[in-house]
Amino acid sequence: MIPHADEAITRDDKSLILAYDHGLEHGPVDFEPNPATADPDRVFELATHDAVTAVAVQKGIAEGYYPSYEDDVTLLAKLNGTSNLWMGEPNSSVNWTVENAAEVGADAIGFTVYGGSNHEIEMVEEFREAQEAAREHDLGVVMWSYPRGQGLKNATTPDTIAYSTRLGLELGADITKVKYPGSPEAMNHAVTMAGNSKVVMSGGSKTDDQDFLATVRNAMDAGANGLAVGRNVFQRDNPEQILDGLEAVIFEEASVKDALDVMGSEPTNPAALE
Ligand code: FBP
Repeated sequence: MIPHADEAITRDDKSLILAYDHGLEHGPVDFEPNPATADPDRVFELATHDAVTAVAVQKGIAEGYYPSYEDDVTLLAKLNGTSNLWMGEPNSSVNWTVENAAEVGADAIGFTVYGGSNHEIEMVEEFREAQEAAREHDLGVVMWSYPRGQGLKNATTPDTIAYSTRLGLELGADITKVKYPGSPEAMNHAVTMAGNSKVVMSGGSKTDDQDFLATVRNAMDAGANGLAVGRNVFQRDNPEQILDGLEAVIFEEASVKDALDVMGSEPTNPAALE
């Protein structure tokens, strides 16, 4: 990592990256809980919320929609990605060059590496090319570090997540995005293994407000630098409301209780707030 290379996609060294590559990665099924979010305009509007430090999209969405939002939204170009129709060993095609992403107006690139896959070697070599090109264009580098494939059955064990953040540091990411490893202690270990690079937590499938905010609070207390989140925001009926709560937790160090108050959301488990 290079100090400050990720400045454009952070605020006070923290990030809330709104991930919106799900139409490619999972397919239209991810838009069913909130059908309006199939329209990229709806998600770019969400990305104008103060809490959001960047929106992560694939090339076609950026080309088609980013020009209308470039004054209000910071673009993170997700360079590779695979559809859910692919049934082989985890791999990801490179869909976008860094040069083109920079022309479209990106401030950072995002790149998935599936450590442990049969395709790890080629993915890491592709990451190297993208990372070095990003440096030439002064773009921040975010690695989606998701070990999976072959014999790797449970990719969210504490050891695997610590290995994921270490891959990000060793291979030159400024920020590494990982799944939550299940406890603050395990998250703290993963953050330690990232050295002076940053770690953000992946949002995961939709959970209730209190559960989600509590996991984010735990991750932040364990030293994480924020969140890269998709479904837990855009699948809600009121995505702006959860962005208000996340802003409080990530940037204002609010407790879960205070964040729920900001949102006007009732706790589902009041005892856990005491
Ligand atoms: P979520 O917050 O919805 O989990 O999104 C994060 C993300 O990394 C997306 O960028 C990506 O589309 C998706 O998760 C991939 O999830 P998976 O490969 O685990 O199904």
